[in-house]
Amino acid sequence: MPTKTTLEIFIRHQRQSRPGSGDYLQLIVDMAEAGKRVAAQVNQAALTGALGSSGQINVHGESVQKLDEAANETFVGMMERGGLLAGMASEEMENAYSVTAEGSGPYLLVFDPVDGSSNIDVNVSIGTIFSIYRRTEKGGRVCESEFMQRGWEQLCAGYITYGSSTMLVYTAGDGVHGFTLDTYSGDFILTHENIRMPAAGEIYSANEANRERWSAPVRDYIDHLRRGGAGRKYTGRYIGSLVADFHRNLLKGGVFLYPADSSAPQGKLRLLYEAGPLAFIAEQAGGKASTGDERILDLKPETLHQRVPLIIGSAEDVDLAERFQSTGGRRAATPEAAVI
Ligand code: P6P
Repeated sequence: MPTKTTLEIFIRHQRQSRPGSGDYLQLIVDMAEAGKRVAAQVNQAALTGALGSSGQINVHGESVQKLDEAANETFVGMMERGGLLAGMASEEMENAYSVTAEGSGPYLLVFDPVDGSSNIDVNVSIGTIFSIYRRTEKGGRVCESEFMQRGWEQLCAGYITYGSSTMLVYTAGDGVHGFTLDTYSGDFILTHENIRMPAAGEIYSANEANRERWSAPVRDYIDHLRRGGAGRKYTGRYIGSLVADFHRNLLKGGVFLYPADSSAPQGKLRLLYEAGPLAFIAEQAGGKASTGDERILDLKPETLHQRVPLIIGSAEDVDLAERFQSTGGRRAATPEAAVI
């Protein structure tokens, strides 16, 4: 039986093989430790009365689940003590949080503590999404403008999925690597080294109840996939948890769409702590992430909680979606029509 590689050992090797790589990789290990605690909170939620709504409404007007709050407190409390972070931004916090405990460091953490929280009560996979940036100021309290960085400025990004197993997947710009939590040893064990997303998928993932509110190019694109126009038979899969839908497509290939629609002109998902980190991971695995018009990683946020339309997954599927967007729909069905 080969010796199992833990996340700590893998990260240590990564740091040794990449002289000069910052100590920000330690933040992946720290997020994993906090993620173990959140995994326990998720798994025990029904037993500890942590299911359901907290009765609070967040800055986005959404009902806050008890687990959203608990997980946010866990990540903030555990991450601020490491001495590497100057500040944090979270879906659950209206404003940027300046780290004061234990002194602050040169990095910024952005995260969604529990994405997919509407699925918590029905035992469907949910996840944490996170990303690390270098702060732009030399010291002092963190200000919100320091978080307004483009996705390609991320130092590392990852997610933790709380599903049939608890997995941590991350990239630091040197490939995408997945680790599975061994609940007996408490270690995250390397199980998916250098994940590559298939260039073309056979799965599309979108909430088709929104179809009538989509633009014509989006409707035409989905119809094209359904009719086999891409040369492959597609099936629909939609879990309603971004991390779970993304993770499946990362491993099997496919495309996830949460486009703009007539009731949500900027889409639903957040640029800074949802689309951006997953876009970094997708591109590092050979996939793509787009608004339909622009590369997600090129976008500069203007506010912490800015929403963005998202089409993310296998490169050929995203490319085709962009062709439909740029040619206004049907005319993109045949490749020659899309040659611009
Ligand atoms: P809808 C969960 O609430 C979430 O933020 C993502 O995890 C998920 O992809 C999306 O919203 C689902 O939204 O409108 O289809 O329920």
